[in-house]
Amino acid sequence: MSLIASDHFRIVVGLGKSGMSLVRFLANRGVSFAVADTRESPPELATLRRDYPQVDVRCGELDVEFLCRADELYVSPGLALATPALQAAAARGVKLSGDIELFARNAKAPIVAISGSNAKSTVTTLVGEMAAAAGKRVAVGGNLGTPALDLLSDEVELYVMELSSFQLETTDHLGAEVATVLNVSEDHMDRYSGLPAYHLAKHRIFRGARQVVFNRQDALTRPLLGEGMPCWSFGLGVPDFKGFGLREENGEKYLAFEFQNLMPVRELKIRGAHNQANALAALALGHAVGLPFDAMLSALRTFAGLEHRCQWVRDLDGVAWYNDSKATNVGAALAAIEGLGADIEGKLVLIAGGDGKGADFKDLRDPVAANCRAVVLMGRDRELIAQALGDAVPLVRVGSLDEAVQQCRALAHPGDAVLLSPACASFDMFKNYEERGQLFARAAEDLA
Ligand code: LKM
Repeated sequence: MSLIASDHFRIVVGLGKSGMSLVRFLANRGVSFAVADTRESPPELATLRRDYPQVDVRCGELDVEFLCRADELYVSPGLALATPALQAAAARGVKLSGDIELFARNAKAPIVAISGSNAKSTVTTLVGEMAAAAGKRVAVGGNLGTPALDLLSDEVELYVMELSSFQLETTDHLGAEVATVLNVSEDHMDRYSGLPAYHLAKHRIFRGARQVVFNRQDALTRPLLGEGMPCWSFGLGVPDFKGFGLREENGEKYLAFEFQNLMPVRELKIRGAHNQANALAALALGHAVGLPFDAMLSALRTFAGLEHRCQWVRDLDGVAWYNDSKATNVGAALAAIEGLGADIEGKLVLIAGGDGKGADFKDLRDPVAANCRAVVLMGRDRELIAQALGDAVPLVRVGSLDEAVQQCRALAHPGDAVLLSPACASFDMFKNYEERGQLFARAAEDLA
């Protein structure tokens, strides 16, 4: 007797990792749904056909009439909301939503929500380790690792979620216990009209939050606060009330909360000023959800960093090789160039280039001039980087990652480091940044 058939019909748009988690979630709850994807053979098509052979799947160009049969579309973060077919459906009253919105509606434990242009995976992982060290049943995922909906369980006591701006665009009300935007620097300019639109998407993370954490050194991370909103901060300066920062005592630098030293910075395994900021951000988030300092500090002492994030690969003839394939924007590459550059005796030989996503590379010029012996450029947007760098350092153009590795070997002197930190997405040459990093590490390991 259903008068309005579309009332309980959903369409999952985009059949990647999160699309497949939506399929499992909706199927388990007996919600009727279909799947659409703009690609002829989306990544999870075989899995869907095997596990859910009865589900209607439409591949190729989106059909507006088909989309309008649904009352709600769950749109993949990989597909722009500005896509004309999605906008046409929205104009006809179809709601555009996403997996994080569904997750938020169904999560029964507090959520720690983490976004930012960089370091969100590192901070998310750290907070997860801190919670585990404190004996909490914690679930960690979202944009990194396990899709949000696959984490839902009545056993979970705390969710620690990494969220991208694309995921936040389809989330109306997150309702996190504590939310943060760690930093804001230019990224994804192929999907946003400019930094203001990107900033606006990121700040959706604060909707319905009960506490917030902001970065004292980045004004773009500060939410517009309601009266009485509990608010914590982090930054590399000396902390004040409700602040995490650095304090010096007898020539030793400490991670600190308000007026209290917590731990000498040298006990961190992750190097560089940006990683001290990451540790402080994780402490602020953990403190906001009541994790004890002793557990948080023991997690900080153990954490050795993420794969593809300025990861040491090998030493060869006095040259250290580092994989920072996760640097998919200029801000991330800058952190690596300045952080690693300050840590080594010699100079850096940098590999950069790929899909620049409309970025302006001019901020690379001075740090590259100060820290690099040469830059090896590859990928679609290598000439844009070459133009931005000008004659700051010698530039070498290559056609493949293997060729880049060969060139770096010839260019580097003992005491130098070779650094893959592309400042670009990998999609022009690789499946993703993980594949790019693995191929780099293998090529470096294979050098005789
Ligand atoms: N319907 C439908 C579709 C069509 C196409 C769904 C759909 C795609 C494209 O697939 C993806 C997958 C993942 C497109 C993306 C993905 C991730 C676009 C952007 C991102 S991202 O921005 O969140 N991450 C990249 C970045 O630049 O930060 C990672 C780059 C890399 O090198 O790995 F999904």
